[in-house]
Amino acid sequence: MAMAGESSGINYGDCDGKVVGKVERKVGLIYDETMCKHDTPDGEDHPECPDRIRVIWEMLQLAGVSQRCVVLGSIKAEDKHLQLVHTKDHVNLVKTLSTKQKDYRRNKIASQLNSIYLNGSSSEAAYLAAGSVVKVAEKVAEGELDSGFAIVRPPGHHAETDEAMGFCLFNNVAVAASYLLNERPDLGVKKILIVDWDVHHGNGTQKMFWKDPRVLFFSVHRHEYGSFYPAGDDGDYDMVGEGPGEGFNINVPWDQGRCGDADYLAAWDHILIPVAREFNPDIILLSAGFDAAIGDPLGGCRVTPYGYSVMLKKLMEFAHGKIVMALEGGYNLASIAKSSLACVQVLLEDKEVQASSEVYPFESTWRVIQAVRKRLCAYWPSLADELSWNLVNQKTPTPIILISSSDSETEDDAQGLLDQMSKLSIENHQVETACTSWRADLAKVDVWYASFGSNMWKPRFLCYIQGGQVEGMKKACVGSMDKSPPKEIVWETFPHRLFFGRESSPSWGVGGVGFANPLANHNDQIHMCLYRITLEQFNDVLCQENGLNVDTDLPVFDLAALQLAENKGAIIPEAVSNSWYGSVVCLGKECDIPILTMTCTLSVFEKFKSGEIPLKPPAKAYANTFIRGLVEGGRFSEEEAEAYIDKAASTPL
Ligand code: Q9C
Ligand code: ZN
Repeated sequence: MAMAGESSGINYGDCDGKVVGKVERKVGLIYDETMCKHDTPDGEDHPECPDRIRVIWEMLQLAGVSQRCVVLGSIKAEDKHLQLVHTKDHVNLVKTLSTKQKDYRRNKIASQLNSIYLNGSSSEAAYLAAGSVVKVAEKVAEGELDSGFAIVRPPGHHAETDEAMGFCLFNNVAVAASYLLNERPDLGVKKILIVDWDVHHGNGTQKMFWKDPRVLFFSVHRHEYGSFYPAGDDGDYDMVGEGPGEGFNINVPWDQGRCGDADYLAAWDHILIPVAREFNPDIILLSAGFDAAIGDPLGGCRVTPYGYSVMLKKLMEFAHGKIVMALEGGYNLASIAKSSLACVQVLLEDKEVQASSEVYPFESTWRVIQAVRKRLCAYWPSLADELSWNLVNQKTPTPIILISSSDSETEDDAQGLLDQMSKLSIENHQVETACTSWRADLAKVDVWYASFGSNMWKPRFLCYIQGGQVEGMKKACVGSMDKSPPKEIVWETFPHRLFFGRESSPSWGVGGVGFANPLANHNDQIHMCLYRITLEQFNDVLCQENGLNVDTDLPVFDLAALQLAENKGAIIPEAVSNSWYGSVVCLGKECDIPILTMTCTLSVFEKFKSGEIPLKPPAKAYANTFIRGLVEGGRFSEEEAEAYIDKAASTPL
């Protein structure tokens, strides 16, 4: 590749008001228009588009920042360096993509891969992206540059040893890390910290250094119990590495999609920074995707340019500030341009990072951080201390837990969520007001809550009353306001159909959970465990089952609703009308006390029936709990319980 005129970055104070005479840090940049030629084969729109790197470059120029950096020419990666982390076959595949014989085969090849498009320029772009990251890394390691930013595409962190995926062809950052460690012992780089703040898990990078203690891989990403791209368990926090690499792989898996500066900085302060201090890297490679940025159409998170600048600033205290940033994802052009600018300004030590805004992490963020610390403290003693109660109580209340479908990667979904939230009209700031008056009234009325799924296991049901988290559950319950145990428990069967649906749930992870057909049918039989609780407690169970805060001003299901449910057989309380368990069904009476269950609404049932919402066999943890309930309740033997569930899971509606 032609050199884009390597300019010197010796800068003394200039008219921007910096101190005259202060030597600026040497920050390298690589950008090459050639990487814009990788595009969709027939011009369809795609989020990973050529303009991504153009807008970043333009922003750095407009802001007068690139002029103060050392601009390097791009260069193609060498095959032998690519083969440090990729197979010969994979390198060969990408190498030959632009040949004439492949002209007709590229679309076919791409279609067999996961989230990949290819055109005649993809090969060259991939070689330039990887080569450019290697080049910046080499110059930073040599000390010729203090730090650098390779503004490259296609991105790299999803690319596996033998496979392109997730818009990535070569794993640019992994190639650079492996090059420094294995090809350049002369540079003295013995320990590399790779930080991956792209909103997606860096699955490729994780695998490439899985057993390698020279590379500490840290990835923070949306995970949502394995339902977020690149779905599965790889990004979970118990993936800590293996053999000599055990403890050198750290995942911070968000379980909801709205994390912002406060959440990321909490992960920095309470996981990454203390571990980095212990690990003491010689250089830091940053898989700098900007798709956790506010406004990103795929990410859904809310990190601001300020947030990115603080995260980066905190990393600069290590490895003498030797940081190599490589662009990964990031699909909102304005967001990625602004975030990139903020980062380069930090690399230039341009300005003091301004004060923080007054926001706190989510409650779920603290839960994830505590789980990660617990899992990794054997390897990193600085993680061993319990976080202080004061700290973890600084949190933003979650008004409603996202009822996650398998893939919330579209703006439509985000809009749908907003609609859903406004319909539910959850008031977030009224918890202190008189929310207790209705409770006393409803505490005087008893109902049978008829459970038919995991709640049939008493310890699981008690989580909804007393709070807590039993085996198999992914998150804790707050419990009911009134924590008294059920007064009585009985088992009965009813003429309703049990079935399993949904892609995943916050409590159990990937896989379906149980529903009952809201309509009775005498050919069906469902086994239910009835708990006698108060109507007040029933409200709190209904809220928790639907991911709502129990701390509501008004009851979701009051005496009038109970009357209606008894008369009509079922009602849909407004506050849960859009949630999975939106229908309260009255199954009759027992000892003159109404029997209530909760299941999906009829309209959702119709969607399950038509296939619009898929039926799904139960999640493993869910099925185990379900079986335990039936067995420990004395209803069934283990074999019978399994057969009951299998039948419900395999019979069409
Ligand atoms: N349901 C990077 O950010 N999404 N890659 C596919 C299929 C792929 C993102 C959604 C997202 C890949 C580098
Ligand atoms: Zn990404």
